[in-house]
Amino acid sequence: MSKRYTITAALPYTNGPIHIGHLAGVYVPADIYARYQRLQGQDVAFICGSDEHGVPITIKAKKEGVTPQDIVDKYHAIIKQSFIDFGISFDNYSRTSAKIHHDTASEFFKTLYDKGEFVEEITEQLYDEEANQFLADRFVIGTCPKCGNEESYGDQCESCGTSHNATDLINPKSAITGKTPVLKETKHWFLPLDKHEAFLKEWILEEHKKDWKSNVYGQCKSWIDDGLRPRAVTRDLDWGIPVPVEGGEGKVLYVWFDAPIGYISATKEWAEREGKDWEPYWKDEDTKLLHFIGKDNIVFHCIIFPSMLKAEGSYILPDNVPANEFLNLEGNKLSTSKNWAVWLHEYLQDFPDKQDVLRYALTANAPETKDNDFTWKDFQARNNNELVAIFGNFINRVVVLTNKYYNGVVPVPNEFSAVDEETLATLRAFPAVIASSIERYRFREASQELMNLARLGNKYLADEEPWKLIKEDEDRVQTIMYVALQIASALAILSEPFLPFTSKKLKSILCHAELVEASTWNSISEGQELLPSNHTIGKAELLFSKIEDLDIQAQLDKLEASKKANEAASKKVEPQKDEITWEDFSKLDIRVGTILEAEKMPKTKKLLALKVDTGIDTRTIVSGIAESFSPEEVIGKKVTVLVNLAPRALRGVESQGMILMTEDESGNLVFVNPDNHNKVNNGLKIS
Ligand code: B3M
Ligand code: ZN
Repeated sequence: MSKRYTITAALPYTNGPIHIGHLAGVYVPADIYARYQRLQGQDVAFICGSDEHGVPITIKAKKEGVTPQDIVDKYHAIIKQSFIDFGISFDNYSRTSAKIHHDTASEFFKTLYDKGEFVEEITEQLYDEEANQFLADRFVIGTCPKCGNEESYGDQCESCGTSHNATDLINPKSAITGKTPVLKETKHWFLPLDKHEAFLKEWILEEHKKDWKSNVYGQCKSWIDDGLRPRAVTRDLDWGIPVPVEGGEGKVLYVWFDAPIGYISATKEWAEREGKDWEPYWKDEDTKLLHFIGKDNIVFHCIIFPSMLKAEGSYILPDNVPANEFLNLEGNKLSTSKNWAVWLHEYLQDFPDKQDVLRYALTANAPETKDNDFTWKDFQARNNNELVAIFGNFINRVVVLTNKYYNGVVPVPNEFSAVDEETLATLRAFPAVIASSIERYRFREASQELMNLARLGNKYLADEEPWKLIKEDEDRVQTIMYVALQIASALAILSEPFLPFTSKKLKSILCHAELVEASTWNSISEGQELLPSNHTIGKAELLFSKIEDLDIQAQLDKLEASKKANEAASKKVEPQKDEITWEDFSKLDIRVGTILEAEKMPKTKKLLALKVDTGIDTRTIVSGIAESFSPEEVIGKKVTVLVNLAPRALRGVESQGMILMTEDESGNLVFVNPDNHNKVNNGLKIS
């Protein structure tokens, strides 16, 4: 009997495209798991969709002068396409602006309301008097009461991960106007988490002590130990799902109330389309419900959403919430606003057809138990040293030799040697090993086991050397190639969850489609013949290709450019000086000149004494540029000179004018416009 799985992946916010951090933390592991369960013949609903409510979306819309709907439409399309491009095999990718979701979330709220599961309270909330609106969540920025981060959001501090109320922030400021908000009374509905504390303690701290990941369990425990308090589930906002009860006018459901219900509405939408019943996927005790998320979503999926489900009463609770830690990029935190990211749509422009390489590199280095770093060098090494040199190389050898020796027909084996028997036995053990890692959510380990299978094949060929034996022992070569072809075939099957594009290509090279029966996970462990003698395979095609240093350098350069742009943006620019009149300006006599001689001034660090041809005369100018330029460097340079500045004695030398300087983006001194000056004669006026 097949088992039912409802597998959800966090709904991405539609206020920007998605990057490698999303893929590594949530979508690739979830996809590996869903594909694996389908291969086991299980009944899987793999569910996701766009999270289209919440304050960041309205802020972005305000900034760009468009409507929130414009923003979510734009990013929903981009994100959905990225998932398709990377082979994330959702059964449904929905969105929370869909009618079915508004209806489902409204109904859910009403049910809890009717059951008296909410506490209604008038509290003081932050209000921006200039913008005339309440400031929920990310509309407020201030100092985190826990860690002191001065840029904490109203709902969550990105520095220490604490989630709090906007009124908890020290020194709060409106993200809309920058003004200090005032407190104003407003009515909201609260989910009394304290009421669910006993149940949460029992369910998480006792029942899931052993099977939940320690990072997840630890976060839950610290939340519960801190004492749970009622959480507001409505907001004074105009973007979201209207509060469907009396007194709810002008208010919407809190985004974290409606978003997880999005999993349910997306399942309903899928079931409707497929002519299925959605309810068993959410209400049958035999269904295994799993939430794949990043660590910042743990409290919502382990404490708040389960409390909502429990309060509603007819739903099952998650069996596991295998949350990942964060992925960093080249030593720094991934950041959308700082453009410190590898965007999926951009990756595909630079590496078309290398979706599996990224999937593999991210899985092999996934942030499963601690934060991890993605580096382009590691990405290159995973490709060149593993996918190309081991996996690809093995397959290529097998396919090329089969075509060369047997015209592509799988040979009939002769008697198996001890090595053959041992190799086939090792092969038969792989499905269980990989399965066990996947079922324990250890995807890194699983991906390495898959690579070990390719290693097994590679070593077998290297040890048996069919290319040497072909002249003296044709019978033996038949057996060797037969065994190698079985390994190649197993790789085609077992790689599917990890490398779906490669698996498909490999199956087509091996003409697997004709062998449906044998193409299952379990057929390998059962020792079935995967590629029978006399089956004809296709021609060799490269599965992977080498990634050159130049390609990697281009990516590093891109990041370097982001870093520079950030530094430039964060640099303080001096405010404009007081306005001057045209007459004021015309008093300045600025001309083009050439430095004829230069000499370091004795006993000073900064000063150079220059002889400058100003076109009118040759004069001495003392300039404070010695720390940036050597005398030799500046001789012959065209410069811009203020010639009518009152002379001034500097260390006993009279300076008769000033050379105009500025700074480049790295803060180095540079001459004003020196390049253009080379085309101009000395003495020409600058006006
Ligand atoms: N939209 C948060 C995030 O992307 C969020 C997840 C919702 S899952 C119900 O971090
Ligand atoms: Zn903090």
